[in-house]
Amino acid sequence: MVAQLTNDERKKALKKLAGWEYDPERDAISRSFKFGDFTEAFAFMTRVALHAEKADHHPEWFNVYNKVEVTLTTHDAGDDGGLSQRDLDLADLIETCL
Ligand code: HBI
Repeated sequence: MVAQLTNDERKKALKKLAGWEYDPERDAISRSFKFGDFTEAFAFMTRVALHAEKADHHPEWFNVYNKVEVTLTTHDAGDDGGLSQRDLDLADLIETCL
């Protein structure tokens, strides 16, 4: 089991994660990215995938052509999944992949 972030921890962290939105129903954060074309979007996803695999923490994502929607939550957090430090770390890594 991974520790779920408290409300205070989440609010503090989200202030530093520009563009990321909180979904209270899922206790997840998400952000949409738009690229020039599919190749750029997929290259971004490839960079993220390599980081995610190394960290053993993986995004949920949806891609259509030049758009990528990323959702981060931790399946092993809380009773039913929720936001953890692992999601914040992955969000930081994703920002370095832009
Ligand atoms: N990715 N988002 C997310 N949440 C998890 O709990 C998770 C993961 N990737 C791998 C992983 N857990 C492993 O620790 C095992 O549960 C397979």
